[in-house]
Amino acid sequence: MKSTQISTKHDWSYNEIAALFELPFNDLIFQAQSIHREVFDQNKVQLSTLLSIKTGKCPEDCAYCSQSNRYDTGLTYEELMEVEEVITAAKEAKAAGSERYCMGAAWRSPKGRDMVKVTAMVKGVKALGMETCMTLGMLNKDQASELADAGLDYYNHNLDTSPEYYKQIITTRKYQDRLDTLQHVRDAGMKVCSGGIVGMGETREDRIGFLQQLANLPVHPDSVPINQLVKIEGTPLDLTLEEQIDSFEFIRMIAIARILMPYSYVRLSAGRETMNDEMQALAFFAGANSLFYGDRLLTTDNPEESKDRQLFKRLGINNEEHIIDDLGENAHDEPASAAQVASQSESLFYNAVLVDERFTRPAARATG
Ligand code: SAM
Ligand code: DTB
Ligand code: SF4
Repeated sequence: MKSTQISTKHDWSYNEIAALFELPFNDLIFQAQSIHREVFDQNKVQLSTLLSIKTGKCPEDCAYCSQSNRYDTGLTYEELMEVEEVITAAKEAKAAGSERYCMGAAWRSPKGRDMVKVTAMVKGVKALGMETCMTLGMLNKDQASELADAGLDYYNHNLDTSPEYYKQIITTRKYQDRLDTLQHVRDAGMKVCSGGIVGMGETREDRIGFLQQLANLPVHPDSVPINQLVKIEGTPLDLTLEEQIDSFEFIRMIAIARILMPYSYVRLSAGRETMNDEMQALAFFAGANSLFYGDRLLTTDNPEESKDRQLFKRLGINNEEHIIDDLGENAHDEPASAAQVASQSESLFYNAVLVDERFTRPAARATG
């Protein structure tokens, strides 16, 4: 992040946000990109990899979710993973270039015995030198402190949509419960990751209300995942929704999130499988600077890592940390895994400086 004077505020009115939605598309994107490059390096993305550590049989009724036990989605139940399995999977993600490991569990909230295991996971993954994130459902004050003490960097808990539309999507927990969990996470000193889903049949008014909630939190979330609904067969939303959200409306969401929360990482999250490269490039141009990297989200597919690296290369985008250096160190420290060998054998990320020199400064290079 650059040191800059862009101001932030936490009292965005509905009308101010509605006015942003009404801007001509080019004016909106220009405004978002201008803010984006003031605050961030516009050619860098932050990469997080997801792992579902406990899958399915969730008692909640989120109308979009493959993991709710209320719907027949054909998902195979998997109990909480062993700590060592999680660490092995995190190592592979790191070897492929990921910076943050996000572990998700299909719980309403974690139980006491779960906390012992998940805190051990946090410690194990951190010991690899990765940032850690978890999404385990609602947390009380003590659970948030326990995770913070274990060293958890980020906690993901989404507001999902506007307070008004929320009741159509989830009945088993309240909007206020979500706000309370975010408060506990902040109070415990962890970074907040909170966003939501678009394309669930919500109106423009709901999208405005949703962004207003996020932007008027006491502190803007460090990460704001904007998910496009992944339609899951057997869920209520699969049965009732006919139309996908308009692509430009989705890009507007990204741009407005960038404008409202200039210092937050805006994550282009679920739904990339159905987006072409041009749409993703537009999302980066509108201010998205983070994504889920790895061929699996929680229970659904995500673009393959090699496909993403190709896209980054075509766009001149690099990742935030010194992944290539880290790979070099790992190669000396321990025997390389199959994934490491595969990923080291190709150039992980495009090096814009090298290419610039090759094409623009041949004379200078020749004289050394
Ligand atoms: N069970 C925990 C909870 O809900 O708090 C954590 C996991 S839950 C799967 C995390 C988030 O993933 C949800 O809040 C939702 O925003 C997103 N998500 C889940 N299913 C999705 C889908 N089919 N399409 C898009 N986003 C989805
Ligand atoms: C978030 O906002 N999106 C991620 C993460 N937080 C946990 C989850 C997306 C899930 C997509 C559907 C699935 O794979 O089950
Ligand atoms: Fe359970 Fe989370 Fe899915 Fe809701 S989103 S059903 S809480 S796993």
